[in-house]
Amino acid sequence: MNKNKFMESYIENLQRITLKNFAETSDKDRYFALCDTIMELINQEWRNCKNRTRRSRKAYYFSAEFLVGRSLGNNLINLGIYDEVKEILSEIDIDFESIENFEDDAALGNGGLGRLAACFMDSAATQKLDMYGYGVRYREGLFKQKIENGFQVEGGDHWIKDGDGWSIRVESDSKIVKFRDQTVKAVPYDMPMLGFENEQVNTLRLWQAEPFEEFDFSYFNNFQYDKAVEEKNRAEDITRVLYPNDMQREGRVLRLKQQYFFCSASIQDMVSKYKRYFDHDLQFEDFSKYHIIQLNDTHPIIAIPELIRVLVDENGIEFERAVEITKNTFAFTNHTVLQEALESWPKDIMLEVCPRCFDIIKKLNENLVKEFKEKGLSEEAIDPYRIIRFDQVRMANLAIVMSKSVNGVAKLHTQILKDDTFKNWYKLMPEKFNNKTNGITPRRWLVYSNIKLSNFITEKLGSDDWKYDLTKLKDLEKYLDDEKTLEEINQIKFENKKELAKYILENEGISINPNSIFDIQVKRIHEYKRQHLNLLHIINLYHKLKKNPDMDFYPTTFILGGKAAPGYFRAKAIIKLANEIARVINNDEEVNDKIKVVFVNNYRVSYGEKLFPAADISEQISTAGKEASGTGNMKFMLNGALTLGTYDGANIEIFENAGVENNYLFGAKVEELNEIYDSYNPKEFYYKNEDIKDAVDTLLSGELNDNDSYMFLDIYNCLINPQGGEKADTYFVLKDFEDYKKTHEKINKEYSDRLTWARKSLKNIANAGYFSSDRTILEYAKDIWKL
Ligand code: DL6
Repeated sequence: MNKNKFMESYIENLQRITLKNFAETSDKDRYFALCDTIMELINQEWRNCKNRTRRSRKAYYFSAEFLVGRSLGNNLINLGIYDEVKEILSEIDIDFESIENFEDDAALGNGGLGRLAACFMDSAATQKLDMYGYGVRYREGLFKQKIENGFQVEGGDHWIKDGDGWSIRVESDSKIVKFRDQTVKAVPYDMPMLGFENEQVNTLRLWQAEPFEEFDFSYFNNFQYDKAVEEKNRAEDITRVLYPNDMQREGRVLRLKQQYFFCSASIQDMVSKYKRYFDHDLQFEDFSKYHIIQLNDTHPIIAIPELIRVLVDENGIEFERAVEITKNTFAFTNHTVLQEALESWPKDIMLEVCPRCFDIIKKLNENLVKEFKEKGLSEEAIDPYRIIRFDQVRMANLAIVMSKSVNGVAKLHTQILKDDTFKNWYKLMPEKFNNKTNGITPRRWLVYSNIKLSNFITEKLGSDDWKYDLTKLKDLEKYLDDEKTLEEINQIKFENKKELAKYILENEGISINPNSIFDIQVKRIHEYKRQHLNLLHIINLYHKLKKNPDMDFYPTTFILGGKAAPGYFRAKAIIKLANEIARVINNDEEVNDKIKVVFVNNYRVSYGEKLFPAADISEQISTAGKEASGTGNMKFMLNGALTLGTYDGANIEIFENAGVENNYLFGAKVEELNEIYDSYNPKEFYYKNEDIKDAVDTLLSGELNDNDSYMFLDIYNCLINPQGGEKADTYFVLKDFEDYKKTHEKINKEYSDRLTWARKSLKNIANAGYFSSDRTILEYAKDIWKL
């Protein structure tokens, strides 16, 4: 990059877009001018990539969520000009950090599933894989969380209200999407997805719903102003807001409309480009030679009948041929075994939204049933496979029949899919099933967010090759017995903890001690993730410290964060509990130099970038068998935290790679839980174990105040009182409590041996290479996409 030229065009852009003198420009002006300058810089390469890949085989990642976060810093890192741009700006007295902080997170996703999609975009470009992302441009991203009096309060997230520096509206590629009762325009906004220092720029195309006519003048002229804008609003409603429900099925018309909207626009886009660029030798049989669509969970599965519809209705292809083409085009990833997250759609909703797709699904179902009957299966034996049953369309079944590959996202998860969730399908078509353990991009989650550790690694390894191939971190193991290196590791962690402490003081108003253990659990709030296990343990620990102030105890700061789905009462109760515990403990002068509790407000990607580098302990404490993979666990590991975790999801592979002795494994395994499932009685644990009783009773003792919301009673009941036919403690919190507590005691003792701790930390960093999303995406490309 030519520095002078960059500076010149930056200032030119700044003045052009603001018409102000330099000194009068705001952070906002400076931020958008910087976006423009960077977009100009990559324009040529982006166009080159688009042109080069017109006629090549590509993978298309269909996802209702892309949790991108901020783009400025990450784009500068991937362009390899982060330091230079910072320098240029400081030469003209611009503080880079305040510009960076101006950017709102693009929170177009709920959690792990959406963030995974964003990591994959980064890795695909870095590995020079031609992968195209298709999704929805929600006007309102995931709600902003405020904590008021300890309760979660949701606020809007109009992330593009000031503009969008990273998208290009491609009006000419707009598509028409027809619903039964409405026809709208789908307008694509393209975001560049930059590879790391390699000139590859892939595209993330997000669709926005708009009306055909902005305004109906006939109504307006008749003074019916409301009616005049009605159609416009009805169209815009489709992409107005991201559904904030993580892991909960949302059987609403608007939700299916969103799914059909972006899938239909994307399929039309692919087919029309195919016709445009391959016209002279057009054979639809070849469609799957050039396109492979990866379905990110059940949300985009409606793309399957939509492709058949477009082939049959709009291109005159025979139904059976269209089915064959489709079967070779799709691959499906499952991200959860929780039944409540596996989508199914009632027939009437489908008929209301996309009746033709329902017809097609019905026909696919009839064909399937016929095929099974011919094979001699009874009606009953066919039941688990039916795509439509009791007037419900079971989306996962549709995806499995119609895809060439079905994968889970960690070894244990894939095994559970085979043994349990999809066992009938696995028996029938074992060759389709495969595992692709998740990963994270090391550019955002280390190079950008933990500059100190990143520079240190480069210095120790003598090159920065590890940024391209994360398995090179393994070479750090040669320093495992080098005291100086271990001390440096501790020092870097300490610096990061100081920075986080400063940020937490500024943002949460709580002062924390960087010399204490930073024990962090950040993720969506859900019973299966068991934040309440963490909280019950903190309550009990607090009581012990009160009773015995001279107890041998290494000061600890417990940090929690995450959003609860707005309609998920119990998850919101857990948030209230965390805040109430924090209030009581942090105000208790007898203990607050030993233990502090922080619930960080509005946990999001950009907050994570500050938390992961500063963690000593990564809490990954889901009930065994429930967390499909987890990816936060990998971010912590890469940044040198030790995992306190159950034998679940990708934790297992973390233990395998870094050594279980360098982490803290606790809790029952899946097999044990399956065995005791029917006989489990949490009350036995409650009565037998004093600490459990102490913690659980505190929920109702009056020591903690839930402001008459009955939230703590709800948590109490869910733990020990079976309700409405549901068992108590379905997530085995009380069963795992004792082991969890003992493991914490072990951590607390071992932390004071600072060198041994640093050695374990280094062992984790050195073995995090496997968890790069570069590895994951290359596995998809090789095994499934054949790119
Ligand atoms: O695969 C990404 C991510 C996993 O790491 C988490 O373990 C899993 O819970 C999450 N799954 C979902 C499923 N969604 N819905 N709705 O978010 O996927």
